[in-house]
Amino acid sequence: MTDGDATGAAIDVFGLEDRTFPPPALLAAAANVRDLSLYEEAERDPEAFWARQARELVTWQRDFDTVLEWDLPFAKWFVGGQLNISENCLDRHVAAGRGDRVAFHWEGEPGDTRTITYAELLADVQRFANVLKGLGVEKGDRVNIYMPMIPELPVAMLACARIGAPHSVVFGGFSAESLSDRINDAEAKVLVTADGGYRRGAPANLKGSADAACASSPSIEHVVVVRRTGEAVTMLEGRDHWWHDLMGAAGPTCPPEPLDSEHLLYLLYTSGTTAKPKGIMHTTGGYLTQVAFTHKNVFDLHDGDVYWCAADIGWVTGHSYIVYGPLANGATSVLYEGTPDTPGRDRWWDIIERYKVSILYCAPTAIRTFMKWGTAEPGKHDLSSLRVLGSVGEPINPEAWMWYREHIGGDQCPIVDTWWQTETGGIMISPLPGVTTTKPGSATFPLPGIGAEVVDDAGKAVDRGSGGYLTLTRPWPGMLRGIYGDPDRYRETYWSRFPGRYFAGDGAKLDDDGYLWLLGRVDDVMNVSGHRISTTEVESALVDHQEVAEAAVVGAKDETTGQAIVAFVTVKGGVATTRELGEELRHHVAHKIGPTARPKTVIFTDDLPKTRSGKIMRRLLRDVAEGRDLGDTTTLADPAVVEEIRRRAEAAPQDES
Ligand code: 7RM
Repeated sequence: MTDGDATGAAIDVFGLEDRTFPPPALLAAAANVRDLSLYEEAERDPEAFWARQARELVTWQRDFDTVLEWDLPFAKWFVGGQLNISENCLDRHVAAGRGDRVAFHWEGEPGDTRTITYAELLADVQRFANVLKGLGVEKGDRVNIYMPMIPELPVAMLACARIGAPHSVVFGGFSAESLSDRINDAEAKVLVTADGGYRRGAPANLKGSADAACASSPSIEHVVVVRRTGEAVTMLEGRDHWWHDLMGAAGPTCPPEPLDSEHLLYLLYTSGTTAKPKGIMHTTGGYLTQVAFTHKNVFDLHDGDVYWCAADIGWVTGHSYIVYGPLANGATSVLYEGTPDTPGRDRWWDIIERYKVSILYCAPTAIRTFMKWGTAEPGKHDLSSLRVLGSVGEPINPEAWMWYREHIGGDQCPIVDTWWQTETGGIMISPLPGVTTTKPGSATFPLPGIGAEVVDDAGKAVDRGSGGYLTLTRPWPGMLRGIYGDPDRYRETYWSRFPGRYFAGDGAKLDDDGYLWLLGRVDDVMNVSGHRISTTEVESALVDHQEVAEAAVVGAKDETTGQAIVAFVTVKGGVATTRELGEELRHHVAHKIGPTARPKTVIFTDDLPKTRSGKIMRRLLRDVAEGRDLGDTTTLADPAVVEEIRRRAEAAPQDES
């Protein structure tokens, strides 16, 4: 710890990690970014840097006149420019003779597969664009999409982009009520859905939820339904239409609509801390520039790569790094419908072996799950095609980082730990695999063109070796343009805490070498006897223990210390969860990072409450730890988990030492 007593530092920090990994020589020699000149160019003149990227990576129907109009907190990028994103993702690749290149190797959970080339994707997108037009969708009209991970999902998104109809994709796992709230906020005219999708070996119904949502969403005039599972569904005469019927009758060509750079591309809702979800707005030219730039350089994309982002398209990671970034760059991707343990716990490794995946992008929660399942599963497959590994969604603990590197990357692949948010649109802080020496658990540095700084409570940049709040110091092309229908909430949420800066809501520390370490949401920071301790560092110390697979810690009210640390711990397969192990873990944390960070209670659980994108919901764990009724659980992936944890918590021993 940097200071021995409660000094009022924004966040106290510990230094746990000193291993470093330089880029592999072979990869570095051929990498898209091989030296630091890109950082220097961007630092000299960020706007000129982004303008160059915009002109090199994006095809404009009309060139832009002004790079940036910045009226804090409202940004306009590439003003005067016109473009169409679906043309950038499809037509230009086909026109360049790459129509036969595979856009998606799609694999359904039951094992059915489809190979979709760029030419085929373009044909489907044009037809579906005509379908939407036929249903009365005009430029500017919102379209809701509620689908499983099937090829028709990117087709629907790109068709919307083609005609300038902003889409709002809602996770297939969300309830009818969540869907209805989002439809109503966007006042969408059309809903695109499916009868269902496959999860854990069985068809999961979607149309039933879509029907329930529509019952309280009067703006919906038409519902288009993809037949995926073949389960019986009710089709409402006049409102509901089968995808295949409409596609069969639709015209084959639909020219891409020229759209202003600032035309609304999509809304994506984040739940945040309050109940009413925020419709995050992303527009066209700046967003595409940033996702294309980051996808190409962070993953070091080359011809011949097979790229797999294992996120769901319903999450921003899927929007930016399954659909728009990879397609803009003409990449070949894997798209997988289902869960990682169906039919076996080696499903991902089987997919990587069969498609010779060279770039894998996934979440720490997945990696920790695989750690729990053991090394034998990846060991059954040839993973030697992999060359770059990515992580996103949460801080990745050094232990999980090392496991990913050794057991998935065969000690050969650089890991890019990418920090960003729905609001940022694209990756902001990340290594570049050909130039950055990485440290396990650090997202390293802001990318070229991005300004990030850790500040204290007063908004002053912290010194190396200290912790505080992560802020962004200048506008960036993919930034959110606001919260749909609520400019005041936009200003208040992101731009009021530190004047002139974007407040990300995350804690971070700057180490002695200037590396950034993300420490989790500041709402989750614990206060133990005046020490402000991040959840991430205590969790990393727990996961550092041999027998631990995953851990979540929260601060629960405590009469003596203000808050006491309660640890929820999942052990690796086959480990016995004894009282002695609990004791040992408490000592392990105290030994690794100091006695103030020692958990008061250790509760063993088989699982942790997570969102559908895999983020641990510490708010619910705090409710459990403080014996409260559960708050809003609508975004929870598996509601049964908290009840189980509650039972365990009631039985757990309390330690006073
Ligand atoms: C892409 C995404 C955003 C929040 C963000 C952080 C956390 C994401 C990392 C991370 C540490 C990372 N969008 N987060 N990536 N924390 N290291 N590499 O996740 O809007 O769903 O979430 O996720 O707290 O603020 S998101």
